[in-house]
Amino acid sequence: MEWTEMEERAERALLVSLDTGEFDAQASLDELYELVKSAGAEPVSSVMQKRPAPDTAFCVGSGMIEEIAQACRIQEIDLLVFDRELTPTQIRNIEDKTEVRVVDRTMLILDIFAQRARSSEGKLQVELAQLKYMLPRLAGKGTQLSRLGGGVGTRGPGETKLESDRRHIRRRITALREQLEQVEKRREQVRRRREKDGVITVALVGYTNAGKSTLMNQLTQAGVLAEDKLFATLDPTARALKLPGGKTVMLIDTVGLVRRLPHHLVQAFRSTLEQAAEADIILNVCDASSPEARVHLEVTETLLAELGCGDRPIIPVMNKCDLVPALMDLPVVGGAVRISALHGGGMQELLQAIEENLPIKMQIVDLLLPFAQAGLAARIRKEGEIQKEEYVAEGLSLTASIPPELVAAVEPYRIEK
Ligand SMILES: Nc1nc2c(ncn2[C@@H]2O[C@H](COP(=O)(O)OP(=O)(O)OP(=O)(O)O)[C@@H](O)[C@H]2O)c(=O)[nH]1
Ligand SMILES: [Mg+2]
Repeated sequence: MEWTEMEERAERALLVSLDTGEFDAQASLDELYELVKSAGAEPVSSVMQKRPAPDTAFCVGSGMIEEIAQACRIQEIDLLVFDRELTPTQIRNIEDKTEVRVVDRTMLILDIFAQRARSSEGKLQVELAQLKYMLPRLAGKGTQLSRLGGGVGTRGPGETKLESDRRHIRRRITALREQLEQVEKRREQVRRRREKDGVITVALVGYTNAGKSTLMNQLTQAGVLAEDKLFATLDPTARALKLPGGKTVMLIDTVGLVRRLPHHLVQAFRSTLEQAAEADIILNVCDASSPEARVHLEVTETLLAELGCGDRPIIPVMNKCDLVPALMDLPVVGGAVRISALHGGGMQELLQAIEENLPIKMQIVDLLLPFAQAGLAARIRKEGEIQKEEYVAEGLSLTASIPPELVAAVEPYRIEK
């Protein structure tokens, strides 16, 4: 007899969806399938039940749960993934009935976030969101905590990561909040400095997997990680981008959106979304090869409007056009730009669209203009805005906000105040 050691196999997952008619259950289940793969597990099969409302004990009906339990044994399932949030009671009941670990949609997304967070801020935010989600779900059952470190996929259980002590968790939550506040303060300082220097920011937003990071790479050779897994980016990454006209803007990559993003997560990632919301120009990137491209563009736009971006230019960017050649023959709608971030198609058009939407960023300067420079003073009056002026022996002393075109001209006359 010969024994061969096998490689660790991925967890086999059974996906469970409940169609109550509140949302497109099939589209959501399709996305759940991608999410499960992203988490490193293997989606083996899925089941959908139509019901007016979730069952309080098992989410699905009691007959259905028996069928699921049986399927788990036959298909050697290690993990049940429900496409909605479950109550602590439901999780316990389902686990007791099926003897298989149960994860809900939010836990799955949090787990992917935890695997992918790179910056210290991202890591802090994910841990905070996980703890906040788990705390009410402990329900006196200390063993449930082991999920936290364990996660989905092939990684081993992480029972040691946390003690099953709620007080400990609460203390940790407080500490995380404080650390995050510090990080946010630093970010705010950077933002203010950029604002003062008149830096123009361009944010890439859109659904996960739309190709934002690939576009960022294509435009800046930034070396931002891009891969065919959902949520490749969890931290906003900023890089300088020089436009053909000579101006330099700050390009910001952001976390991808996901359908029915649980509100705990929107909250957790507020600061990254805020960064996008503050940008001067927003590129709303979508995967044009997806049948849902248009819906994605609209959902993103609505979300941006909710975040108060209504007054900023939002450029719709149809990416992956190499996959849909027919699209190139259609007329463009709503100022959309068609590109292939992967192959570099449409980059000139995109850069041009950015240039056309550049805001006029005023910069505040203190000047001492010699009397001979009366012409320049007149230009400042016309194109900029004078905040304070005073005639002194050497000429005209003034504080003014000026448009970028005037920056070079006034440079010799700048003074420190
Ligand atoms: N065919 C094709 N594939 C592309 C194109 N742009 C991106 N992709 C692929 O799409 C996948 C996702 O790209 P990413 O750039 O990581 O997507 P993202 O929007 O940054 O995703 P998140 O960071 O998860 O929000 C990768 O496999 C890319 O190679 C394109 O123009 N054409
Ligand atoms: Mg990305």
